[in-house]
Amino acid sequence: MPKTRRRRTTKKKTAAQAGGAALTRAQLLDLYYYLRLNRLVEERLSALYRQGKVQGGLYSSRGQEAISVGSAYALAPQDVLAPMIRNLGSMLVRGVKPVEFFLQYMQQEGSPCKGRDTSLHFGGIERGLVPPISHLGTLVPVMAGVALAGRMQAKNLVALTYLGDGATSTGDFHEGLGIASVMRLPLVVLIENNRWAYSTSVAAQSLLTDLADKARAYGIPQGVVDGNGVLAVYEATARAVELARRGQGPVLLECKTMRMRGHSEHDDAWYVPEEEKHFWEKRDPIRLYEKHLLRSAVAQEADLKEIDARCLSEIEKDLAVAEAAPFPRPESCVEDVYASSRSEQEDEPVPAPRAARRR
Ligand SMILES: Cc1ncc(C[n+]2csc(CCOP(=O)(O)OP(=O)(O)O)c2C)c(N)n1
Ligand SMILES: [Mg+2]
Repeated sequence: MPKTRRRRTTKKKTAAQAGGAALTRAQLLDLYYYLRLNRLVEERLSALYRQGKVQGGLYSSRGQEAISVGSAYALAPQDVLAPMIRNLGSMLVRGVKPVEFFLQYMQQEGSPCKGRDTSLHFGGIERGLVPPISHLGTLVPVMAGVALAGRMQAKNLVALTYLGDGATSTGDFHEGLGIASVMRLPLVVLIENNRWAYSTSVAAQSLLTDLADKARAYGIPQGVVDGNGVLAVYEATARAVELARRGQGPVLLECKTMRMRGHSEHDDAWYVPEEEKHFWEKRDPIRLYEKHLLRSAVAQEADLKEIDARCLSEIEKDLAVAEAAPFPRPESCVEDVYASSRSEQEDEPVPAPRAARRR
Protein backbone atom coordinates (compact mmCIF):
# COMPACT_ATOMS: atom_id res chain seq x y z
CA MET A 1 0.00 0.00 0.00
CA PRO A 2 1.22 3.51 -0.71
CA LYS A 3 3.52 5.03 1.82
CA THR A 4 3.48 8.47 0.30
CA ARG A 5 -0.11 9.51 0.94
CA ARG A 6 0.21 13.14 1.88
CA ARG A 7 -2.89 13.52 4.02
CA ARG A 8 -0.82 13.51 7.19
CA THR A 9 0.67 16.96 6.76
CA THR A 10 -0.16 19.99 8.89
CA LYS A 11 -3.74 20.27 10.13
CA LYS A 12 -3.80 24.03 9.60
CA LYS A 13 -6.42 24.94 6.97
CA THR A 14 -5.90 27.70 4.45
CA ALA A 15 -8.23 30.23 2.85
CA ALA A 16 -7.54 28.51 -0.43
CA GLN A 17 -9.58 25.43 0.26
CA ALA A 18 -11.53 24.68 -2.87
CA GLY A 19 -15.20 24.13 -2.15
CA GLY A 20 -15.65 21.47 0.47
CA ALA A 21 -12.23 19.94 -0.02
CA ALA A 22 -10.48 20.49 3.27
CA LEU A 23 -6.95 20.47 1.98
CA THR A 24 -4.11 22.02 3.92
CA ARG A 25 -1.54 24.32 2.31
CA ALA A 26 0.98 21.47 2.36
CA GLN A 27 -1.47 19.22 0.53
CA LEU A 28 -2.28 21.90 -2.04
CA LEU A 29 1.44 22.23 -2.77
CA ASP A 30 1.73 18.48 -2.81
CA LEU A 31 -0.77 18.36 -5.68
CA TYR A 32 1.38 20.88 -7.55
CA TYR A 33 4.46 18.74 -6.92
CA TYR A 34 2.80 15.65 -8.42
CA LEU A 35 1.48 17.57 -11.44
CA ARG A 36 4.94 18.89 -12.21
CA LEU A 37 6.60 15.54 -11.57
CA ASN A 38 4.08 13.82 -13.86
CA ARG A 39 4.82 16.23 -16.69
CA LEU A 40 8.58 16.23 -16.24
CA VAL A 41 8.87 12.44 -16.09
CA GLU A 42 6.85 12.16 -19.29
CA GLU A 43 8.93 14.85 -21.01
CA ARG A 44 12.08 12.90 -20.14
CA LEU A 45 10.50 9.67 -21.36
CA SER A 46 9.58 11.36 -24.63
CA ALA A 47 13.20 12.47 -25.08
CA LEU A 48 14.40 8.94 -24.29
CA TYR A 49 11.95 7.55 -26.84
CA ARG A 50 13.40 9.83 -29.50
CA GLN A 51 16.88 8.59 -28.60
CA GLY A 52 15.68 5.04 -29.21
CA LYS A 53 16.05 4.12 -25.55
CA VAL A 54 12.39 3.45 -24.72
CA GLN A 55 11.17 0.05 -25.78
CA GLY A 56 7.64 -0.30 -27.16
CA GLY A 57 4.99 2.41 -27.27
CA LEU A 58 4.84 5.53 -25.16
CA TYR A 59 1.50 7.13 -24.32
CA SER A 60 1.57 10.65 -22.96
CA SER A 61 -0.91 12.13 -20.51
CA ARG A 62 0.06 15.73 -21.35
CA GLY A 63 -2.98 17.89 -20.69
CA GLN A 64 -4.62 15.19 -18.55
CA GLU A 65 -2.33 15.22 -15.51
CA ALA A 66 -4.95 16.80 -13.25
CA ILE A 67 -7.15 13.72 -13.63
CA SER A 68 -4.50 11.24 -12.55
CA VAL A 69 -3.17 13.34 -9.70
CA GLY A 70 -6.48 14.68 -8.36
CA SER A 71 -8.22 11.32 -8.38
CA ALA A 72 -5.39 9.24 -6.88
CA TYR A 73 -4.94 11.84 -4.16
CA ALA A 74 -8.55 11.34 -3.06
CA LEU A 75 -8.02 7.67 -2.19
CA ALA A 76 -7.40 6.15 1.22
CA PRO A 77 -4.37 3.88 1.71
CA GLN A 78 -6.46 0.69 1.64
CA ASP A 79 -8.10 1.58 -1.69
CA VAL A 80 -7.02 -0.13 -4.89
CA LEU A 81 -6.33 1.75 -8.10
CA ALA A 82 -5.98 0.39 -11.61
CA PRO A 83 -4.15 2.92 -13.78
CA MET A 84 -4.47 3.04 -17.54
CA ILE A 85 -1.67 3.93 -19.93
CA ARG A 86 -2.16 7.67 -19.36
CA ASN A 87 -2.12 7.49 -15.56
CA LEU A 88 1.55 7.71 -14.72
CA GLY A 89 0.59 10.55 -12.37
CA SER A 90 -1.74 8.30 -10.37
CA MET A 91 1.13 5.88 -9.87
CA LEU A 92 3.43 8.66 -8.68
CA VAL A 93 0.83 9.65 -6.09
CA ARG A 94 0.64 6.02 -4.96
CA GLY A 95 4.36 5.98 -4.34
CA VAL A 96 5.99 4.76 -7.56
CA LYS A 97 9.29 6.59 -8.01
CA PRO A 98 10.52 8.19 -11.26
CA VAL A 99 13.46 5.77 -11.37
CA GLU A 100 11.02 2.87 -11.62
CA PHE A 101 9.41 4.39 -14.72
CA PHE A 102 12.77 5.04 -16.36
CA LEU A 103 14.02 1.51 -15.65
CA GLN A 104 10.71 -0.02 -16.68
CA TYR A 105 10.33 1.85 -19.97
CA MET A 106 13.98 1.26 -20.89
CA GLN A 107 13.62 -2.41 -19.86
CA GLN A 108 16.73 -2.32 -17.72
CA GLU A 109 17.74 -4.74 -15.01
CA GLY A 110 16.14 -3.83 -11.72
CA SER A 111 12.95 -2.56 -13.37
CA PRO A 112 9.66 -3.52 -11.73
CA CYS A 113 8.89 -6.06 -14.51
CA LYS A 114 12.54 -7.18 -14.62
CA GLY A 115 13.00 -5.84 -18.14
CA ARG A 116 10.22 -7.99 -19.57
CA ASP A 117 7.61 -5.31 -20.14
CA THR A 118 7.22 -1.57 -20.58
CA SER A 119 4.24 0.69 -19.93
CA LEU A 120 1.73 -2.14 -19.95
CA HIS A 121 1.39 -4.60 -17.08
CA PHE A 122 3.23 -2.31 -14.69
CA GLY A 123 1.67 -2.04 -11.25
CA GLY A 124 2.07 -3.87 -7.97
CA ILE A 125 -0.77 -5.11 -5.83
CA GLU A 126 1.36 -4.59 -2.69
CA ARG A 127 1.06 -0.86 -3.43
CA GLY A 128 -2.63 -1.08 -4.25
CA LEU A 129 -1.97 -0.87 -8.00
CA VAL A 130 -3.57 -3.34 -10.41
CA PRO A 131 -1.58 -3.22 -13.64
CA PRO A 132 -3.33 -2.36 -16.90
CA ILE A 133 -4.18 -5.38 -19.02
CA SER A 134 -5.53 -3.69 -22.12
CA HIS A 135 -6.43 -0.19 -23.24
CA LEU A 136 -10.07 -0.62 -23.85
CA GLY A 137 -12.28 -0.94 -20.77
CA THR A 138 -11.07 -4.33 -19.61
CA LEU A 139 -10.18 -3.01 -16.18
CA VAL A 140 -13.79 -2.19 -15.33
CA PRO A 141 -14.88 -5.82 -14.76
CA VAL A 142 -11.51 -6.62 -13.19
CA MET A 143 -11.93 -3.81 -10.68
CA ALA A 144 -15.52 -4.84 -10.02
CA GLY A 145 -13.93 -8.13 -8.94
CA VAL A 146 -11.41 -6.30 -6.75
CA ALA A 147 -14.28 -4.37 -5.13
CA LEU A 148 -16.18 -7.60 -4.51
CA ALA A 149 -13.10 -9.31 -3.05
CA GLY A 150 -12.52 -6.31 -0.79
CA ARG A 151 -16.08 -6.53 0.48
CA MET A 152 -15.82 -10.29 1.10
CA GLN A 153 -12.61 -9.75 3.04
CA ALA A 154 -14.12 -6.78 4.96
CA LYS A 155 -11.30 -4.48 3.85
CA ASN A 156 -13.50 -1.41 3.54
CA LEU A 157 -11.79 -0.59 0.27
CA VAL A 158 -12.91 1.28 -2.81
CA ALA A 159 -11.68 0.26 -6.25
CA LEU A 160 -10.97 2.97 -8.80
CA THR A 161 -10.12 2.73 -12.45
CA TYR A 162 -9.99 4.84 -15.61
CA LEU A 163 -10.95 4.44 -19.21
CA GLY A 164 -11.02 6.62 -22.30
CA ASP A 165 -13.98 8.03 -24.19
CA GLY A 166 -13.42 5.41 -26.89
CA ALA A 167 -13.39 2.59 -24.38
CA THR A 168 -16.90 3.48 -23.20
CA SER A 169 -18.09 1.95 -26.47
CA THR A 170 -16.74 -1.48 -25.56
CA GLY A 171 -18.59 -4.42 -24.06
CA ASP A 172 -16.24 -4.78 -21.09
CA PHE A 173 -17.19 -1.34 -19.81
CA HIS A 174 -20.92 -2.16 -19.91
CA GLU A 175 -20.56 -5.67 -18.51
CA GLY A 176 -18.40 -4.37 -15.68
CA LEU A 177 -20.80 -1.58 -14.73
CA GLY A 178 -23.75 -3.95 -15.04
CA ILE A 179 -22.46 -6.42 -12.47
CA ALA A 180 -21.05 -3.69 -10.22
CA SER A 181 -24.39 -1.86 -10.13
CA VAL A 182 -26.62 -4.80 -9.20
CA MET A 183 -24.11 -5.96 -6.59
CA ARG A 184 -23.67 -2.37 -5.33
CA LEU A 185 -19.92 -2.77 -5.45
CA PRO A 186 -17.63 0.01 -4.15
CA LEU A 187 -16.26 0.95 -7.54
CA VAL A 188 -15.45 4.37 -9.01
CA VAL A 189 -14.98 4.54 -12.76
CA LEU A 190 -13.45 7.66 -14.26
CA ILE A 191 -13.93 8.35 -17.95
CA GLU A 192 -11.11 10.47 -19.29
CA ASN A 193 -12.90 12.12 -22.16
CA ASN A 194 -9.92 13.55 -24.03
CA ARG A 195 -12.02 14.02 -27.20
CA TRP A 196 -10.15 11.43 -29.25
CA ALA A 197 -9.80 7.68 -29.41
CA TYR A 198 -6.67 7.49 -31.51
CA SER A 199 -7.96 9.35 -34.63
CA THR A 200 -11.69 8.86 -33.92
CA SER A 201 -13.46 11.87 -32.40
CA VAL A 202 -16.07 11.43 -29.68
CA ALA A 203 -18.76 12.77 -32.03
CA ALA A 204 -17.97 9.94 -34.45
CA GLN A 205 -18.88 7.31 -31.88
CA SER A 206 -21.53 8.74 -29.55
CA LEU A 207 -24.54 11.04 -29.83
CA LEU A 208 -24.32 11.91 -26.14
CA THR A 209 -23.15 15.32 -24.98
CA ASP A 210 -21.98 13.79 -21.71
CA LEU A 211 -20.61 10.26 -21.72
CA ALA A 212 -21.42 10.16 -17.99
CA ASP A 213 -25.05 9.72 -19.10
CA LYS A 214 -24.17 6.11 -19.84
CA ALA A 215 -24.56 5.64 -16.08
CA ARG A 216 -28.34 5.96 -16.50
CA ALA A 217 -28.47 2.53 -18.10
CA TYR A 218 -27.30 1.13 -14.76
CA GLY A 219 -29.16 3.41 -12.35
CA ILE A 220 -25.96 4.60 -10.70
CA PRO A 221 -24.77 8.09 -9.70
CA GLN A 222 -22.79 10.04 -12.25
CA GLY A 223 -20.90 13.31 -12.47
CA VAL A 224 -19.26 15.54 -15.05
CA VAL A 225 -16.04 17.21 -14.01
CA ASP A 226 -13.60 19.75 -15.46
CA GLY A 227 -10.74 17.34 -16.04
CA ASN A 228 -8.23 20.19 -16.26
CA GLY A 229 -8.97 21.36 -12.74
CA VAL A 230 -7.02 19.29 -10.25
CA LEU A 231 -9.13 20.46 -7.30
CA ALA A 232 -12.38 19.78 -9.16
CA VAL A 233 -11.19 16.24 -9.91
CA TYR A 234 -10.02 15.74 -6.33
CA GLU A 235 -13.33 16.88 -4.87
CA ALA A 236 -15.52 14.91 -7.27
CA THR A 237 -13.47 11.76 -6.72
CA ALA A 238 -13.50 12.22 -2.95
CA ARG A 239 -17.31 12.46 -3.02
CA ALA A 240 -17.63 9.45 -5.31
CA VAL A 241 -15.28 7.41 -3.14
CA GLU A 242 -17.28 8.32 -0.06
CA LEU A 243 -20.55 7.23 -1.71
CA ALA A 244 -19.01 3.98 -2.86
CA ARG A 245 -17.51 3.28 0.55
CA ARG A 246 -20.88 3.87 2.20
CA GLY A 247 -22.29 1.00 0.17
CA GLN A 248 -24.20 3.04 -2.42
CA GLY A 249 -22.64 1.08 -5.26
CA PRO A 250 -20.54 2.24 -8.20
CA VAL A 251 -20.18 5.84 -9.42
CA LEU A 252 -19.32 6.97 -12.93
CA LEU A 253 -17.43 10.24 -13.38
CA GLU A 254 -16.61 11.88 -16.68
CA CYS A 255 -13.60 14.18 -16.69
CA LYS A 256 -13.60 16.44 -19.73
CA THR A 257 -10.15 17.18 -21.03
CA MET A 258 -7.99 17.07 -24.15
CA ARG A 259 -5.22 14.76 -25.26
CA MET A 260 -2.44 17.27 -25.99
CA ARG A 261 -0.21 14.85 -27.86
CA GLY A 262 -0.79 12.08 -30.35
CA HIS A 263 -2.27 8.75 -29.34
CA SER A 264 1.30 7.62 -28.75
CA GLU A 265 4.73 9.07 -29.47
CA HIS A 266 4.76 7.91 -33.08
CA ASP A 267 1.49 9.74 -33.85
CA ASP A 268 1.68 13.48 -34.64
CA ALA A 269 -2.13 13.87 -34.35
CA TRP A 270 -2.37 15.49 -37.78
CA TYR A 271 -6.13 14.84 -37.71
CA VAL A 272 -6.80 17.17 -34.75
CA PRO A 273 -7.90 20.63 -35.97
CA GLU A 274 -5.44 23.41 -35.11
CA GLU A 275 -8.10 25.57 -33.45
CA GLU A 276 -8.99 22.71 -31.11
CA LYS A 277 -5.36 22.40 -30.05
CA HIS A 278 -5.09 26.16 -29.48
CA PHE A 279 -8.30 26.25 -27.45
CA TRP A 280 -6.97 23.65 -25.06
CA GLU A 281 -3.42 24.95 -24.90
CA LYS A 282 -4.85 27.91 -22.99
CA ARG A 283 -6.38 25.49 -20.50
CA ASP A 284 -3.22 23.67 -19.54
CA PRO A 285 -4.01 22.06 -16.15
CA ILE A 286 -0.65 22.91 -14.61
CA ARG A 287 -0.75 26.56 -15.67
CA LEU A 288 -4.34 26.80 -14.37
CA TYR A 289 -3.40 25.38 -10.99
CA GLU A 290 -0.29 27.53 -10.76
CA LYS A 291 -2.44 30.62 -11.31
CA HIS A 292 -4.90 29.44 -8.69
CA LEU A 293 -2.16 28.94 -6.10
CA LEU A 294 -0.68 32.38 -6.75
CA ARG A 295 -3.99 34.25 -6.91
CA SER A 296 -5.26 32.68 -3.71
CA ALA A 297 -1.94 33.44 -2.01
CA VAL A 298 -1.34 29.80 -1.13
CA ALA A 299 2.06 30.11 -2.77
CA GLN A 300 4.52 32.69 -4.03
CA GLU A 301 6.47 32.31 -7.28
CA ALA A 302 9.50 31.30 -5.22
CA ASP A 303 7.60 28.40 -3.57
CA LEU A 304 6.63 27.00 -6.96
CA LYS A 305 10.14 27.46 -8.34
CA GLU A 306 11.49 25.54 -5.36
CA ILE A 307 9.11 22.65 -6.09
CA ASP A 308 10.04 22.71 -9.80
CA ALA A 309 13.71 22.52 -8.87
CA ARG A 310 13.03 19.65 -6.47
CA CYS A 311 11.22 17.70 -9.20
CA LEU A 312 14.01 18.35 -11.68
CA SER A 313 16.78 17.23 -9.37
CA GLU A 314 14.83 14.10 -8.39
CA ILE A 315 14.36 13.24 -12.05
CA GLU A 316 17.97 13.92 -13.05
CA LYS A 317 19.19 11.71 -10.23
CA ASP A 318 16.76 8.91 -11.09
CA LEU A 319 17.48 9.12 -14.79
CA ALA A 320 21.22 8.80 -14.15
CA VAL A 321 20.58 5.63 -12.14
CA ALA A 322 18.39 4.17 -14.88
CA GLU A 323 20.79 5.06 -17.69
CA ALA A 324 23.65 3.40 -15.83
CA ALA A 325 21.68 0.20 -15.23
CA PRO A 326 22.58 -2.79 -17.41
CA PHE A 327 20.15 -4.76 -19.53
CA PRO A 328 18.85 -7.86 -17.75
CA ARG A 329 21.02 -10.98 -17.87
CA PRO A 330 19.83 -12.99 -20.91
CA GLU A 331 19.35 -16.15 -18.83
CA SER A 332 16.99 -14.27 -16.48
CA CYS A 333 14.25 -14.50 -19.11
CA VAL A 334 13.51 -18.08 -18.07
CA GLU A 335 13.26 -17.24 -14.39
CA ASP A 336 9.88 -16.83 -12.65
CA VAL A 337 8.16 -19.27 -14.99
CA TYR A 338 7.25 -21.51 -12.06
CA ALA A 339 6.25 -20.47 -8.56
CA SER A 340 9.52 -21.65 -7.04
CA SER A 341 12.87 -22.78 -8.41
CA ARG A 342 13.92 -26.44 -8.60
CA SER A 343 16.31 -26.18 -5.64
CA GLU A 344 13.60 -24.63 -3.46
CA GLN A 345 11.19 -27.38 -4.42
CA GLU A 346 13.75 -30.01 -3.44
CA ASP A 347 14.11 -28.38 -0.04
CA GLU A 348 10.40 -28.57 0.66
CA PRO A 349 9.29 -31.68 2.58
CA VAL A 350 7.23 -33.97 0.38
CA PRO A 351 3.93 -34.75 2.13
CA ALA A 352 3.47 -38.45 2.79
CA PRO A 353 0.72 -40.18 0.78
CA ARG A 354 -2.58 -40.32 2.65
CA ALA A 355 -2.61 -44.09 3.04
CA ALA A 356 0.93 -44.10 4.50
CA ARG A 357 0.00 -41.40 7.00
CA ARG A 358 -2.98 -43.38 8.25
CA ARG A 359 -0.83 -46.36 9.13
C1 LIG B 1 -9.65 -4.30 -29.35
C2 LIG B 1 -8.66 -3.20 -29.60
N1 LIG B 1 -8.84 -2.38 -30.68
C3 LIG B 1 -7.96 -1.38 -30.90
C4 LIG B 1 -6.89 -1.19 -30.06
C5 LIG B 1 -5.89 -0.06 -30.34
N2 LIG B 1 -6.17 1.04 -29.43
C6 LIG B 1 -5.58 1.10 -28.23
S1 LIG B 1 -6.06 2.43 -27.37
C7 LIG B 1 -7.08 2.92 -28.62
C8 LIG B 1 -7.90 4.18 -28.47
C9 LIG B 1 -8.44 4.35 -27.11
O1 LIG B 1 -9.11 5.57 -27.02
P1 LIG B 1 -9.73 6.02 -25.68
O2 LIG B 1 -10.50 4.91 -25.06
O3 LIG B 1 -10.47 7.27 -25.94
O4 LIG B 1 -8.46 6.28 -24.74
P2 LIG B 1 -7.27 7.32 -24.94
O5 LIG B 1 -6.23 6.66 -25.76
O6 LIG B 1 -7.84 8.53 -25.59
O7 LIG B 1 -6.77 7.60 -23.56
C10 LIG B 1 -7.04 2.06 -29.68
C11 LIG B 1 -7.84 2.22 -30.92
C12 LIG B 1 -6.76 -2.07 -28.97
N3 LIG B 1 -5.76 -1.95 -28.09
N4 LIG B 1 -7.64 -3.06 -28.76
MG1 LIG C 1 -9.81 9.24 -25.70
